Amino acid sequence: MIRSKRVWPRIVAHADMDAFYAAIEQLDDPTLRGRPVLVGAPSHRGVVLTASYEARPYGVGSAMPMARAGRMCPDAVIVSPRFDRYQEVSATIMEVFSKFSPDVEALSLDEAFLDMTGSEQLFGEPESMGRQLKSAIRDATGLTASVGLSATKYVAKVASACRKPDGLTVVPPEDAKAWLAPLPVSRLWGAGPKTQIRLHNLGLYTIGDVARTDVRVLSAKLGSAGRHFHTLAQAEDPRPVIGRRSSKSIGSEHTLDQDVHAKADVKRHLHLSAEAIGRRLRRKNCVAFGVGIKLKTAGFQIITRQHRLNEPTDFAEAIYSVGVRLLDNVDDPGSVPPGRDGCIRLGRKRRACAARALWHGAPATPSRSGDRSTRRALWYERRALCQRSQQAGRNALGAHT
Ligand code: DCP
Ligand code: MG
Repeated sequence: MIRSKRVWPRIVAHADMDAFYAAIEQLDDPTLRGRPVLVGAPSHRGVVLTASYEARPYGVGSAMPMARAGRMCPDAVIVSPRFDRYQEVSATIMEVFSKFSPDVEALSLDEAFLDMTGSEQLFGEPESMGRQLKSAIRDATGLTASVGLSATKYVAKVASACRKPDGLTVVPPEDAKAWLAPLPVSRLWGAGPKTQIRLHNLGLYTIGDVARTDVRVLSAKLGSAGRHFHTLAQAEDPRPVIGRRSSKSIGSEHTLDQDVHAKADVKRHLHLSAEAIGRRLRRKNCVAFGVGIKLKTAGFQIITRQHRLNEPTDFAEAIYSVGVRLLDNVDDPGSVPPGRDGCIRLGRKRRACAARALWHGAPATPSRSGDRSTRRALWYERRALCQRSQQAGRNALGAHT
């Protein structure tokens, strides 16, 4: 493993599950373990979606006609795909990824980029980040992943593929260009079979050959792709990891058994909601950027109010106090009899009271430059805090056993 001499400008991890569909089939059916497995429709017109690593030495792989693969690897067990199960495992993996970085860019069901810049305090040096990521995936799913870490998406992705299965490859930024140089041009992103032939016709076989070629020559021969390949060959790739930017919300709603007349009662329910939300935020290592309430009245009217927070939080009391202020600002919706000033009447057996909190990445977050690093720093700070309190809890439990 290569050790880095300098601080990395960015730390990008790429994680990709090994023989994803086939590995799940082997996990769920122990009789398939250690055997060549082809996942795909068993019909003669079907194609192989993936092959287990035991089948790959026979030359079979994704997109190959099943009939041909069956001839090349006659001992292979052909298994029909179970897409629901693959989706389920994918969701687990993405959940694991979300514990390692606030910016996770999923590329498919089984692979993602994670921007881990600034996470050294929590996970140590890049190699240790990779080891922890791999073991967290294994613990959560029983499956192996291969992980690459470098300072760019491109190099991280090439790195994750180079020691499959169960690989871990760390390429420090200062070594990245030399590390790429001996690799074939097929490893250049966007260089399909036709482009590879064109590169070969120019006498370019390795990424190092492309790096050494004048960018004007590459542009003249291959257009904008030529410039793109030249940039990649220098191990340059400024593209950021694009995490999910959509607003996520965590909510807690109660359907009440009885009408609630007094605002104090509504507040009690609001408090329960705020506590539940605070717990869930902390468990997900998220902070709320806003709080909202939703009330349903006896007249089936739905009233919502929201407020953007100056300081993001995961504390139940902070969420509750904003919820209470929002509630106090709700005029009586008119369904309560006179004399019960300030009451809100909530419909019997209706969802009645909710506090809703937005977590990181909410569109409400301003997009000024610098926000990304502030948001990321805050995320890792919270994550470390959460980890410490979990550890303290485990220690306390240990002390009592
Ligand atoms: N897949 C598919 N059709 C393809 C390629 C892949 O349906 N042409 C599915 C099956 C794979 C999954 O997507 O299991 C993930 O694709 P990968 O390219 O990551 O391949 P694997 O995870 O199977 O193997 P590897 O260890 O090479 O990543
Ligand atoms: Mg994979």
